[in-house]
Amino acid sequence: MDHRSRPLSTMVAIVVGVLAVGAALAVGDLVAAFVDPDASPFLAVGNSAIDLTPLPLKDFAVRTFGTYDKLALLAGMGVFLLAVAATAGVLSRRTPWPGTVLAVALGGLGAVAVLARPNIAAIGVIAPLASLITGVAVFRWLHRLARGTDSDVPGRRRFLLGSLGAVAGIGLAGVGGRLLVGKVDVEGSRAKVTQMLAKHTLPAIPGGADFASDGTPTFLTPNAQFYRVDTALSVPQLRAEDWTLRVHGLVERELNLTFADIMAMDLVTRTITMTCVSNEVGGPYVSTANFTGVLLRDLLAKAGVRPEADQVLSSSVDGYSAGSPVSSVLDPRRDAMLAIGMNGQALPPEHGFPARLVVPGVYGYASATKWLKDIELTTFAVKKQYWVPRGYAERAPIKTESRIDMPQGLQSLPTGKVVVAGIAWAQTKGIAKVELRMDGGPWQEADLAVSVNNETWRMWRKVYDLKPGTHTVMCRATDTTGYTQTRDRVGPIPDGATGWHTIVFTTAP
Ligand SMILES: Nc1nc2c(c(=O)[nH]1)N[C@H]1C(S)=C(S)[C@@H](COP(=O)(O)O)O[C@H]1N2
Ligand SMILES: [Mo]
Repeated sequence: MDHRSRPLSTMVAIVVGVLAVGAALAVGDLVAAFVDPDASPFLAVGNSAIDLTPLPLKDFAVRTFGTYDKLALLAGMGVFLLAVAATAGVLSRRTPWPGTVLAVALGGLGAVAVLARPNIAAIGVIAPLASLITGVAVFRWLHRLARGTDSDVPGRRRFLLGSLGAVAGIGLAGVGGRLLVGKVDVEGSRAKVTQMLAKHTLPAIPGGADFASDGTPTFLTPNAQFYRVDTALSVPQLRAEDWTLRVHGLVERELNLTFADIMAMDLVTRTITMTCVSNEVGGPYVSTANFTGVLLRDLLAKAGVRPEADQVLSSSVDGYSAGSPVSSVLDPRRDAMLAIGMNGQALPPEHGFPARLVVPGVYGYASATKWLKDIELTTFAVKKQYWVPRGYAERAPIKTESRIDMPQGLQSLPTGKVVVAGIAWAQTKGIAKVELRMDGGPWQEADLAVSVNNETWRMWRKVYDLKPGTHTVMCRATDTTGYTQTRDRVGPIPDGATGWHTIVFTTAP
């Protein structure tokens, strides 16, 4: 009997499939490192998956995995690829053709994803093509070696050596790709910007602006704790030295600015609370920082905004875009900014280094573009920002909301004195009053912390004397226009959640 007709063992078949896919991914990343790191077929497929994810699923991912939503996606893709690779191997126990077809299909998917990414030049397609060729070649080569394994010891040794060679190749290509991508000296560039910002003094936050010792957040959120929400699978690696900003569209004069041009303008610092529309009632995506940069109205005055424009559409290097009303951006009472500093430091890479926008009173998705590269003056009728075709509202003023931070849900506390504490926000309007209702009793006013400005959150607390048992407390805020937040429960889509945050906790003797 011809030994060549005997099928591969399942184990060997799986090894062949997995090594071929591993080699394809590693070479794809390596080649991408030379042309454009985002042309990595794995990342491009992941980024396309993010862009194509239906809104409810994306919301579920943000809620369930929080900042780790991307890690969860990458891990899921990894498991899926492993399964496909193993299946390709097993289907190819007799002939290499099923695996070859699957390898071509996977490579093709990578190529389509790279070509479809808005921010990758067409040349980027050589990364998935190299990946495809590697996948097919390694698969067929290992398959051929594997066919010899059941015949004799030298055959088995050849397969073993071939597999080890593939593992070594994957390791080298993988590490090489990482090293090349890491070559952009983002930290060096940030250090220089931080140094330039050092002579700029930050506004002092008055004492008594938070109730942190009672369980609220600190008034300013340290950069490392600032919430993060974006669609970027890999944080764009940019240097301030290479950064440029184009301002165009419905303007009198198009501008092309460098980072030095921004530094030469009047730098200001504003204390601003940012809020994400994805928050459920009581959600975590709200933080406050001292942002340093230039006022957008100063910047746009240089370009001259034409009266027909009603939307400031900003886009980032990774293809994201956000659109805010011109009226909010130019509003002299709210200081919309192009920010380059955050709490006295250059922006952290994950918060948009070298430059981002911050528009007080507008949810982040519709205003706060990170890794900014382009500002276009246009109209809402003509251009749609990233999240609009995906189901979010075109205009997104932040809603008046409040959150209980202490006690935490289902916490059990000693009976007696209980402090209920939390935050409220109504950016650009400011908080006038926060009320609490304990165990269905009357609404009672909480003590407000010292106000910093109307662009930031306001902390509150109230002390209760409680008997042992189960308690339910809810809160509602009233802003300075006299509006009290509605009890109607709606979710984040399309323009922000509403409802009264309610906590159940127990006090024990
Ligand atoms: N480039 C880019 N900018 C972006 C986003 C994004 O996905 N990509 N997300 C926006 C959203 S939804 C919010 S809430 C804020 C969050 O900013 P932060 O991560 O610095 O808190 O950034 C905005 N800017
Ligand atoms: Mo957001």
